[in-house]
Amino acid sequence: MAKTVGDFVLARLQKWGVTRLFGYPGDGINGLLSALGRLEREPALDFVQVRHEEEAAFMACGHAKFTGEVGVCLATSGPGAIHLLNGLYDAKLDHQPVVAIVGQQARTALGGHYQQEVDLAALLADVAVFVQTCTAPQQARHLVDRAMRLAKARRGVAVVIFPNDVQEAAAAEPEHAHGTVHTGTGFSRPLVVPSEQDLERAADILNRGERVAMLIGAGASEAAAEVVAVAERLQAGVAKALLGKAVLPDGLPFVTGQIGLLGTKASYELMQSCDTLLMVGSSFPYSEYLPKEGAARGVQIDIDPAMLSLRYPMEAPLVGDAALTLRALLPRLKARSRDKWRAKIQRAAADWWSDEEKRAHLTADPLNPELFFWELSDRLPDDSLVAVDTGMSTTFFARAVRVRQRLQVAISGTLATMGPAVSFAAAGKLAFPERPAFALVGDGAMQMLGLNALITVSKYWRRWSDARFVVAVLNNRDLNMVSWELRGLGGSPKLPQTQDVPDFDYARFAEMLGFVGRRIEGPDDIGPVLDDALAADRPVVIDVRADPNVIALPPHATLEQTTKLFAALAKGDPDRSAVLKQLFRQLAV
Ligand SMILES: Cc1ncc(C[n+]2csc(CCOP(=O)(O)OP(=O)(O)O)c2C)c(N)n1
Ligand SMILES: [Mg+2]
Repeated sequence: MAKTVGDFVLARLQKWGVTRLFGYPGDGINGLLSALGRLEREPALDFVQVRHEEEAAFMACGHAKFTGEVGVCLATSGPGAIHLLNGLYDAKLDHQPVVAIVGQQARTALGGHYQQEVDLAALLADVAVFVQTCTAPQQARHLVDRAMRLAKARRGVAVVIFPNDVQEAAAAEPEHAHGTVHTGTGFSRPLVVPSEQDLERAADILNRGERVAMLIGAGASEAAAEVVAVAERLQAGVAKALLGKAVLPDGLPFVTGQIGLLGTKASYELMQSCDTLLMVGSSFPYSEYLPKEGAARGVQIDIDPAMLSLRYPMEAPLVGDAALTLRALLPRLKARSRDKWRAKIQRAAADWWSDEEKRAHLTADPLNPELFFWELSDRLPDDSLVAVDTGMSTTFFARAVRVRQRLQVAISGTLATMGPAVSFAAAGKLAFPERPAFALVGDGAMQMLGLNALITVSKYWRRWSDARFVVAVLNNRDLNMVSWELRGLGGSPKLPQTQDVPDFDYARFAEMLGFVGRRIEGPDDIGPVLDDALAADRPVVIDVRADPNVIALPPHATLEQTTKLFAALAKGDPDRSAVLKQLFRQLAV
């Protein structure tokens, strides 16, 4: 029997299979930290100490994104819990199972405007599928059990708040009496398949379609073979949402690559010319990139009923596991022979890649960032873990990196927050120390949180059996994605006082931490620096000196966007002439 509630909570988490906690100390969780010190050596419960609680939440979320298991983070009351919030929202919005254990002031002080007293249940109510405060030792068991089970079952964030006096109180089992709760551990995911009737209805729509477009997202991750089989049977083209990028290799001729603002022209054309849309495990938000309402009949498969018929009115919205549902659909689908439309889609996809290669090789000053991503693509080992931050790295990754099978990617897809990439990559590496990990990060995001997360890496990297951990900083001295949004969407010139990012010596900072620091200052440096980074015996930070004036045009730039861009430049944009030079180079491709 555990001695204190703190001892009990840790043992219960272990019973659920938790092996790692990402966290930061504070007296609000002293009772849990002292319990950590009393734990038996085996089975191990590893405490990963971060520099900022936001990192802990990102690491818990990154752990979930890379492993599919619950990520657990631990923070103190008040400020610690507040710092967790952004990382927890990333988990919520991308449907990842994360449990947060947070401290609170003693029960005797609550409601007394006490130091560090924050109404944590109210603070965390919107982010969490479950949030409860443990006010008596007998609650600890069911609160931990429910948090773990609901995080898994509802694929979201669950929070348990422990006042510090409760953590140190003697552990107690609930009595066999009225008013007590008696829970157990364990959860297995059910296999969900739609009814026969729904499958028939969906198959009928798909069989009647003459030009079927598929859109796949993160929900199709375990269904690559089934997506390919259905696409072949229906002679469909397949576009990928950002979170579905790693689901299918870009080498397949009928895969049109990314969809959306960051996407390819081939995906745009696929969606605009189809007569039937089959969406699998995606909540891709931008409806202007989907078929116009009424232009296509819709079938959707999603494990979460709340995500059905949300972006496009679907005639057959099916609740189901992607792989099982596609497998159940397959025998109902009629095989077709190759047709002209599919050939056109394949040609558009091939043209996209050949144009992309040309765009990546356009001259820029000192380096076209797209070339870095293009060349990285050839060098990424097959089993890499790749974390991408929010900024132009996301755009260039989405467009220029051709994924192969087995690569795993973690991105803040729906929240699109800056800051998580180094933490995601580090969490991936802690879970899979034998696999190479990459973080692709803007200079703004690196300065926001990435530099701190590198210090965290410096504390742990020596444990990794394979040292390959490569952080590439897209150093354009600009909050570039927003500078383009200001110009293209707002018609405003780039404002140096809001957009310029101070220069910083990322390579020297890496060396201070005992890592390798390298710089890419022109196209010829890319290959040798990446080869060295992959052969290094320690983490490597690469400062990629990128031209901020390389524009990434949306797959179909509207007249309104183009007009706004020119208006912004005409209003005295400081980089006007360099932007125009790059724009004309791009238009010539
Ligand atoms: C936490 C947060 N703050 C602000 C934004 C808005 N935002 C999106 S991209 C971006 C620019 C990122 O700059 P940087 O990391 O340097 O990448 P770049 O676009 O320059 O490659 C900003 C400010 C955001 N998404 N998240
Ligand atoms: Mg930048």
